[in-house]
Amino acid sequence: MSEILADQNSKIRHRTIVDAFQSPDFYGIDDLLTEEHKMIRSTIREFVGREILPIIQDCAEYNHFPQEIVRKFGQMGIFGPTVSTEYGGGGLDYISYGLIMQEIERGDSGMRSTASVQSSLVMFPIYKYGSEEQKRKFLPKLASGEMLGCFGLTEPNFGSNPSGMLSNFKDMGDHYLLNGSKMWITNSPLADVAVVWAKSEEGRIHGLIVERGMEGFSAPVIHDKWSLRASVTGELVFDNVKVPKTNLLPGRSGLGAPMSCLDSARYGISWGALGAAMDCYDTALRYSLERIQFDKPLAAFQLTQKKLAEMLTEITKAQLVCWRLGTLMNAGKASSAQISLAKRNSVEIALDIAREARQMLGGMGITGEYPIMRHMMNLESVLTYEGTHDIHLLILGNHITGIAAFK
Ligand code: TGC
Ligand code: FAD
Repeated sequence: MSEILADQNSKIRHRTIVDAFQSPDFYGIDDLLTEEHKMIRSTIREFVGREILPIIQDCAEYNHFPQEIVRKFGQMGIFGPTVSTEYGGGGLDYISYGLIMQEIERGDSGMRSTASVQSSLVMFPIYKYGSEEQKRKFLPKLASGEMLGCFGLTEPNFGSNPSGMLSNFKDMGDHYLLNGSKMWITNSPLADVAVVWAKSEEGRIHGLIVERGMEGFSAPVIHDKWSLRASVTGELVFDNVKVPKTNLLPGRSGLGAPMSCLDSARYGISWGALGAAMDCYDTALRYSLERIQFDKPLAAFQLTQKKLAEMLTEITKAQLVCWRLGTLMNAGKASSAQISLAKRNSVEIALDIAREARQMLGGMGITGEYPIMRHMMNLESVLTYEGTHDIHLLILGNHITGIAAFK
């Protein structure tokens, strides 16, 4: 893996970018934000313009994860923003977390994936369900980017239905013996630690912290992705891995434990996808004001204005949903169904806006000179991971009717 990374690294150019991005704020959502929120947003926006935009096109083209971004995220306080400062986290609220995700995904969904997984799927379970010893050992290093983590729930034969998982561990007296495999795991080939969900001999789901270098543990790369190409995805394979008993998360068991982590990550995605949507809208708006056809800017034609007006309408509605959901998260009152609605809506509108924006740029829309095609391809993964678009619809259906239609 390190040889492949070195080879790809040599191809990545640092382009000069003029970052003229302006986020739409048609309903004055800024009035609902604190000065601290706005400061966090502008700091991360500037960081994305400086550290992500100049390299992201080449990273996507060469299917390269810029591993150095992990330390940079750590230095910027991007990992574990809602985790207490006592363990190296940011001690911030959920609106701050959402704004951070929005700004990073404005740059690239794959970069936001790394931030989401580390914060919501690795640090969150250790923070919420870990022992004091686990928190002190792992959280500060994960927060600083000294360690990279991944989250193993999905299996080759159990994606939407994780409760059927086959990964299992046996109590061997002084340690656990872990067997099984996980599929589609963001960052797994490079991760130092994996939060892995597996069944005990009683069939109860528990979280285990598996560390790089444990005998029998490997994490092969999944190749040939046409989406999230700047993010690395792999498997997790456990062949009689001896896991110390101190690495079991003691605080919670059952499917509800990983699902509560997903609630936090799905919330972040609802803001993140908005960032991608805003970037597509902003790019299409600029292009249509500059590009002349039939002696007029494209923006002068009614059909272009209809597209832009509809994009702004959907972005504004989604911003209000995300902001309100953030206040519910802060109050500890957000339900899983409310989070599903926001994740599903934001990703759907982002993908629709990306497709429409791509058309508005004509032939230029398919090139890497503009970010739209990359966002569009990335969003196909975002539509599928953290619960597919249809699973979120069924979660809402279950909430509305009381009848679970996914079984
Ligand atoms: P069901 O019978 O409904 O529930 C079983 C237990 O789980 C609890 N639960 C939740 N708890 C907290 N938050 C949630 N969102 C929860 N959803 C369910 C539930 O209360 C119950 O608890 P208990 O104590 O009564 O046992 O479960 P089910 O087996 O019928 O499945 C329900 C379903 C389909 C909604 C769920 O399994 C699901 O959401 N499936 C989608 C799977 C998924 O989202 N996988 C994501 C993998 S991680 C990932 O994609 C990371 S990508 C990261 C990146 O790169 O950004
Ligand atoms: P399936 O569950 O096989 O679904 C296939 C299709 O069938 C979907 O359209 C689905 O909506 C539909 N379907 C399934 N069940 C029903 C039903 N009951 N009714 C109607 N339709 C249904 N997982 C992790 O654990 N950790 C990670 O870090 C992670 N990162 C990922 C990164 C990427 C790039 C991708 C693509 C995936 C990642 N995943 C990760 C896995 C992701 O969560 C799963 O892909 C997702 O949950 C869907 O599972 P599946 O791919 O097995 O599809």
